[in-house]
Amino acid sequence: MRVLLASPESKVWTSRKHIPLGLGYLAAVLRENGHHVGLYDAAIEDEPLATVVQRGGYELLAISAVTPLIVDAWTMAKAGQRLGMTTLLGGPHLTLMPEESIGPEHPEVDYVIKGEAEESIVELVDTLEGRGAMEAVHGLYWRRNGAMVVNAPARLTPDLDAIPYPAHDLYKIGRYANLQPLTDGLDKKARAYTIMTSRGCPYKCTYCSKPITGNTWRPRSVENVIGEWRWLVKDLRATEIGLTDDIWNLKLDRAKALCRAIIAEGLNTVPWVTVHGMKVNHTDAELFQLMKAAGCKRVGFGVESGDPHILRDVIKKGQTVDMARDAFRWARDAGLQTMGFFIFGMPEENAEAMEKTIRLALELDPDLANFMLATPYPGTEMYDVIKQHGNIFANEWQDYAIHSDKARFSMPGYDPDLAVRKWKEAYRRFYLYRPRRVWEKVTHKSFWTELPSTVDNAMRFFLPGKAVA
Ligand code: B12
Ligand code: SF4
Repeated sequence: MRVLLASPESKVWTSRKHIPLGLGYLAAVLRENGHHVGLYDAAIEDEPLATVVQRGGYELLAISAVTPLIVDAWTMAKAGQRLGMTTLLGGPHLTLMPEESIGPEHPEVDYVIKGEAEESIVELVDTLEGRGAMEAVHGLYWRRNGAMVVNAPARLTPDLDAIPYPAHDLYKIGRYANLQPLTDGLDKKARAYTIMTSRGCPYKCTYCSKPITGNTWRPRSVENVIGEWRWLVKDLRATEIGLTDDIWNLKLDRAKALCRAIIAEGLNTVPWVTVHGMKVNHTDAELFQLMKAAGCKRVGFGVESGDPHILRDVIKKGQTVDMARDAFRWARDAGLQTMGFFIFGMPEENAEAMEKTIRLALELDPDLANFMLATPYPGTEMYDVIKQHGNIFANEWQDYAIHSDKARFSMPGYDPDLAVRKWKEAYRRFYLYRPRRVWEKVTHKSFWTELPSTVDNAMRFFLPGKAVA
């Protein structure tokens, strides 16, 4: 079958330019099973969907969506159906809320697959070609005579080494941005790939969409990861690699073994970064030294809060402020750049707790500080608690975008406006009120090359009264 795997273009943010890794995995298994696949990432394409579909003769449109993109995914499915295609939706939002998209309001969606889909998508495509019964496709939500049918769930793939590498060769890699342009400036010639060395995470942070990968942690073997890394460096000429694991350093010995293997194989010539934050409490000084020797350039850490009560009892992060201090010190001593991720406005947070977070950010002083407003995504413990005791302001799924203040909430004893004020104050105190930071910024080439977006961000964060769009 001719399958077009697609990601919709976001109308709610402009900065995302990473390869859609999940679609690369699905492309690889479909290709391995003899199907013809194309990739259409609307964020980087210069041709309309219809042109690509007609030229490629695609029959199935398989669309991926995170929560803020689901409305764009429905729009894309409508376009696919108008072109006579069968439509399938999957990805994080569909894993959390599969019924919504197969309900009567969405006739443009023919099928939904919940969960990791390497096995299910092949089962579905084979069935659409007349081999197999629809009832036997794992994780499938579909309609029979207008009524929803829910099949037996798909399993979380236990042996990740058995899955082929993502079809990295299909990405139009020259069109994606480097991984964190905020610290490097936008590199138009970047060939930035991402790689996932493990899936899942055993922690239970209350703001994290846990049902997507469950509480399991499934590592790939070091040899398997190195094979993909070699492909990226030697054959695909990557200029940058980003680790996207939820928690690649859960097992310290494995993380160190991976670094040693990168060094031994001579693959440390291409810089790499941890896109998703590392967990501070599974680190030591030696890990960072090995990472540096293995070519790592920058590490990100989910610090989240400077308040011990919020960390321990509200977001259940399983780490302390002192652990964050240690990790930053070790990383910096090893010569790595650092990024810190901080969240404002979790339930129970008051001015004092948020002030502690701002002070911790100033103390840790990462090269890049990313302050986020707590967002109650469906499938999180936070969402359930707020639904039970409070009220979420968001009207539509697009409101759940990063740096939007639309997905705020109210709860007894909680002030949503205070959270927004402290969040913006954090940006001002970190980036604007310290002469060294301002000097660093204006002397960096990207400040001038990206002046329009810099001005836009300044309007959003540095003018106290300005609404954040
Ligand atoms: C790295 C990462 C990022 C990076 C890079 C994203 C990228 N596009 O590469 C950055 C920092 C930019 C980022 C941004 C955001 N992220 Co993010 N991110 C991740 C992370 C840690 C890994 C993503 C990844 O590489 N997955 C690897 C592949 C193999 O998994 P996958 O994409 O889910 O694909 C599998 C299945 O979902 C399914 N599938 C996927 N697509 C399709 C399509 C079809 C048709 C079918 C049948 C199946 C299917 O099959 C795939 C193979 O098994 C995940 C957590 C996680 N464990 O997945 C969070 C995660 C996806 N992110 C999340 C969020 C909220 C966001 C943001 C919306 C944040 C924001 N507020 O703006 C943005 C959205 C950006 C975007 N358009 O994707 C949430 C999504 C929750 C939700 N309700 O949708 C997650 C799950 C984190 C969490 N645990 O809460 N993210
Ligand atoms: S450590 Fe990260 S991936 Fe794991 S539960 Fe917490 S936020 Fe989610």
